[in-house]
Amino acid sequence: MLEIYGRSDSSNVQAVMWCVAELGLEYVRYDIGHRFGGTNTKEFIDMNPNQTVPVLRDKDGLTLWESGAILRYLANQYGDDRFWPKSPNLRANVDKWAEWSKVSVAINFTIPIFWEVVRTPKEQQNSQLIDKAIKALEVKLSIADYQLAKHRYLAGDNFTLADIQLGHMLYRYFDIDIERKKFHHLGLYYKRLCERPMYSKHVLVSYEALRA
Ligand SMILES: N[C@@H](CCC(=O)N[C@@H](CS)C(=O)NCC(=O)O)C(=O)O
Repeated sequence: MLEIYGRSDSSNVQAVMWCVAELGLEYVRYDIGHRFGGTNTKEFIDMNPNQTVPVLRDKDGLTLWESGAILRYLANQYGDDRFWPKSPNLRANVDKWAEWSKVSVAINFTIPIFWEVVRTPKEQQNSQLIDKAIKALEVKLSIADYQLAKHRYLAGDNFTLADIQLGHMLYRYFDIDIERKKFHHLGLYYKRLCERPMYSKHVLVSYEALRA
């Protein structure tokens, strides 16, 4: 059985849990990180010197950190050809969108927007910086919106690993108290994700315990 170390309200843990659940795998998840602690013990540091979650353990002694690597491992080991195609060209297309979601969308959202709006006390928030960050994120989201006008999912017409990497951030993007530009196709896509039971279970999770 898969073992996942990480609290359910960590966005990177949510990506992994949503993937595990979409693939229908059995798992046990341990609440580690933030208010639960547990990332600075010798046992945990031996698994992940970064002292961050998620960490995955699987058969044959595999211990893995870095959510993007974990998702690819799960897809490779347990996914089918639609979720992460075997053909190098098709796989590269999925990887392109997955990587882009991590380095262009997550980086422009999590620290400069989510942390500022939710995890920073109101009196310390810098609204000008937040507005600037929202504009920078919108440039990236407009690329997703354009792609989703042509395709049902991010990398094409199948639900793939790339949807996990983009989709798991969208709940927080659409839920937090900010002004949002209207992205018609991205909005419809988010609604479709919300209809997926495993998205609802692992991603539509309260982040109130993280609020400053
Ligand atoms: N690049 C890493 C980032 C891991 C990371 O920063 N995890 C956060 C939670 S999303 C963390 O461990 N925070 C400290 C904590 O929860 O105690 C990944 O994608 O796995």
